[in-house]
This record gives sequence, structure tokens and C-alpha cells, in this order.
Amino acid sequence: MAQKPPPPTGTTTNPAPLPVSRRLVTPQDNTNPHPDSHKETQLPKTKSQNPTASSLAHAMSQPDSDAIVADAAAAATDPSPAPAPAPPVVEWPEGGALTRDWVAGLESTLDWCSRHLPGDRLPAVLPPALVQRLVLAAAAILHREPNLVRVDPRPGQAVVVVGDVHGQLHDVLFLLRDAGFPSEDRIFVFNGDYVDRGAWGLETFLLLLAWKVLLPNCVFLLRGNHESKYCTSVYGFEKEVMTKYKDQGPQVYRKFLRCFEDLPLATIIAGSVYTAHGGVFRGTIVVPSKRSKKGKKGHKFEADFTVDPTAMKLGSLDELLKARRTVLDPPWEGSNLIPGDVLWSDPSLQMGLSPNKERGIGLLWGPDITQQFLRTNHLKLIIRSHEGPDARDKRHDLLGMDNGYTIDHEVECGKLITLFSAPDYPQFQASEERHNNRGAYIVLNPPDFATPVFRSFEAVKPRPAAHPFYDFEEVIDSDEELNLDAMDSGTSSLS
Ligand SMILES: [Mn+2]
Repeated sequence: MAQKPPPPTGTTTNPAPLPVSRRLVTPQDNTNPHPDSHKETQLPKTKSQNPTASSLAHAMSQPDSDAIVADAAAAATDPSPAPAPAPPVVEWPEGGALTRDWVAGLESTLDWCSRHLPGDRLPAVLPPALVQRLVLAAAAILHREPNLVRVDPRPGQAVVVVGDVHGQLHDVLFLLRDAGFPSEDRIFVFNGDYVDRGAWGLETFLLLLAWKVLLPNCVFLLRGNHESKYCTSVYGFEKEVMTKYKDQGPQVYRKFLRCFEDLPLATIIAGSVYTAHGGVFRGTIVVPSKRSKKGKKGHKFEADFTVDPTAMKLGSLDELLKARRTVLDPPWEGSNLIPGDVLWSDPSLQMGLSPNKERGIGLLWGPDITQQFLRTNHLKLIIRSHEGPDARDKRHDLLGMDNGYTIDHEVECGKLITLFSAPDYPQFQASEERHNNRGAYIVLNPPDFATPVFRSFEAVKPRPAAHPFYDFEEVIDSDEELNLDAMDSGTSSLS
């Protein structure tokens, strides 16, 4: 049961060669980010596109050499060459409902801003009122979802599962495009950790929220441990929002925190695949009440067992559904432990359930627990995220995250997979030596959805220049150790 899983290369589909769409994110290309756009995400014809940009795009889409020569000549005589025109201020669409064109426009605007605009000038293009309206619209939808969302694809729909993205906007743009964008054909399930570490957490999360509002039944956004007050105060997102939105920052940040509380915790896809950021969770311990110590006739008797608060059993899906997820920081003590377990736990090759001492919150669980969880719930796969190449460097029992995923447990009923979607992570590193990891996403295809197709991808390079929003040299060791005193345990204190 505890056998070491085979190396990933032997068990995966080789990632396809990078498609033409890589051009989406190369700097010289940003005037027309969708030259060969997927039909559902065609950008509206922009009025502001200058002749150089459109002829360049034309040349890039036409392999014919005469066309390139002709366009190059036209460009040479163009008196107003290159610099990309600033996008218009983003406004909520007339009529109130988001459209595909609007989301595609937002996407290219965010991409443009990340390349050409200092962060603190973002409000000129993305007004704080617009940001708050989008966050609130998404939060209203997320709030109505249960802790455990049942994702039931319609006939023909495939499901794309995505792991941590950590504010690496350009890699997310690439991933969405490479995987085919959310649509009637394609559901997306994101496993959390949208913000922190990377320089564009706000842009990344907003874009995903826009997709959620546009297609609430095709896009599912789960909570990661970084969608919390504590993590965002240490790993950059809070400072990012304050830097970009200045006076309006506190108000905008509060809206984001509220939205984090509304993010659901887990999905079950097509009845057979469980996904969550960290993983499985412990059951609620029921302490017998005084009343239950009385016999039927009211005679007191000594309970013939004692409850060991450290004894842990695997939780049920019913318990997961009943947990209270509206907490700024999932508590590591008390009676509401399920959210912290789901968001912070890690697999291990040691059998059983034990406290996750490295992290100070959540669990470690072994292959026997994976088997028990799959069998009890009639599942075939667990897809969790949460461990990047840095975390895996310290886990000597588990495989490295070089390809963006690992198969950690293979048991009778199925597999446990870790999926990480931020390539070349973290964006800011203190040492010259980078992990140079690839990111990955998983495609689950009908009819059974239980045979994952892995797609690994390289980071989009070069990344636009950006400043970190946290002291990355001091917090090298990511979230492995919590400062429990700094965490806001218990209920939301937001007004
Ligand atoms: Mn995480």
C-alpha cells in the first residue's frame, strides 16, 4: 500500500508541444493578444488598434512571406509606430450582465496593464468601484454554493482541473487559452491559491471571478489556504491591494477577504473525483453530553469510554457539508477544524492520520486513509494542490514538483494526485538558482472522468518587470510554518 509511486514520466501523457497561442503573452504581441483567438473569446474589434498592430498580427497569422514583406514595408512608413494604445477604462457592461466579449476585453486589459502600467496607476483603468462590484457579484454566487460542490458535467463536457496559480497572471492566461477556456464544452475547477507570492494576484483573482460571474456552472473556484487574512498579510496580497488602490485599498481588500470566506472548500466531479486545496479532513469528535451519561431510568452511570481529543478519524462528506467555512482564517483549534484540514493538509507515506506538525495546522494522511476515503465515498481519484517545488524539496518521502504534478498514493480504489499550476515558482526568489518547475493542469474526459490527462507547461517568459509585495528573502520557506498567534482564529471580525 505504501509503495513509492512510479516516476511521473512513466505514467503521464506527454504534454503537447506549446501551441501558437504562446504568442498571447509575448511582449511584442500585446496590441493584439488574441491573433488566432478561440471563437468563443474573440475580442471585440477594437477601435483603437493602430495599423501597425493589425498588420503585424496579420503577418503573424499569415505564413506567406510576401505578406510579411509587404506589411513590414507598411510598418516602416507608418509615422506612428508601435506603442500599444492604452485600453479604455473598464466599465460594467450596460444592461448589467457580463458577456464573453467583456471578459475577453478584461483579460487583455489586465495583460496590457501588467506590462505597461505601474501598479499604482491600475485604478485609472480598473476603477475601485468596478473591482468591488465584480468581487461582490462573484461573492454572491459563491456564497450560495455548498462547502462541497457537486460538479456534474453535461454530456460532452470535459473538466479541466487547475492547482495553485499564485498571482502569475501570464501563466494563467496561457493555461486558460491552452486548455480551451470555460464553455459549454469545458468546465474548469480551480483548487485555490490564486493570490500571494506573485505580483498580479489581484488581476489573476479578478479575472477568475469574472469567469465565475459569466459562467457560474462552468467555473468552480475553491478556497486555498492563501485565501485568508493571515496568509495575505504575510505573502503579499494585502500589500499588493494597498499599493495598487492606495486610499481605496482597505475597502477593496475587505471585499476580497469577504469573498475568500465565501469560496467553497471542495468539489466532487462526476461522482468520482474529489478535489480540494489541501486534502482530506478529520471527523467531528462528539463529546458525550451530561444528559447522555444518564441511563434510561435516569440513573447516572459512568461512560464506558473516554474521548481522546487527539484521536482522529477520517471525516465524512456529510461533516464537510456542515462545517462553517465563513472564517477569515481557518482555526487550528476548537471544534471547527474541517476548513483548516481541507485547506492545509498534506499526504504522507506514513499510514494513518496525524497532526501536520510542519505546518502547525491540518493533517498528514497516509495511503490507507486515501484508500478509506475513496472506498467509503465511491470515488476513484483525489486531486489536491498546495505543495509547490519549494515545499516538495523538503518532503523526502514524496516526489518533486518539476512537472507540476505527482502521483502520491496508488491504492486499490484509485489514486491521490498533487497538482500545481504555477510554473517557475515562486516568482521572486532569494537565490540565483530557481526551481524552474513546469506547471500542470489536468483534463478529465467523459464518460468516466477518472483517467486524468496531464498537461505540463513552461512559464511564460519573459515576465514583465515587477516588484514583490512581500519580503521574499525573509519568508523563503513559504507557508510551512504558521505564526499561530498572528492568525485570526474564530469568526469573521469584518464589519
Ligand atoms: Mn497552499
